[in-house]
Amino acid sequence: MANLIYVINGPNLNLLGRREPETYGRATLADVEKLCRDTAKKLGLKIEFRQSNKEGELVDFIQEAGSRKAAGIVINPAGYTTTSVAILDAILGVGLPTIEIHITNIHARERFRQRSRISKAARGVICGFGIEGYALAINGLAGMLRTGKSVKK
Ligand code: CA2
Repeated sequence: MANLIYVINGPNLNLLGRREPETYGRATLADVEKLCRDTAKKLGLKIEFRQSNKEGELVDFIQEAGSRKAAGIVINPAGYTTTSVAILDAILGVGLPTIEIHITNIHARERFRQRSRISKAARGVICGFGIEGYALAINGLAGMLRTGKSVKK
């Protein structure tokens, strides 16, 4: 579906707004979903919004985006960012334009958070803007889709 964007959220993001507000803010995942839907609507896009605590299920979501011929993916791989070859391979496998997003500035945090396995497959990476980063990611992806362009590595 040419105007469909998958927004995929990794482990523990279901806790947003309920734990560690000093790090992740007070907005809940439902707030993030609303922000994504509102942003997409303005751009004439539709959102499939998903979250899972299981790595394999995240892989399934990515493959589903591929088989439904979605226009692109916005993904916050959360705790799987630094480890998941399976998520990296799934993104490479479906070949859809993908934006990696993190709520926090992972480069200003612990060293172990700073090296993403996923970035290699991402067209763009956004971090440190809080949940607004999801809106930035959708807008950025829409721009890439419109122009057919992104700065290729
Ligand atoms: O900044 C981000 O978006 C992260 O992807 C969030 C992950 C973390 O492992 C990454 O290094 C950076 C953690 C998501 C857990 O979210 C929680 C939210 C509220 C309370 C507890 C965890």
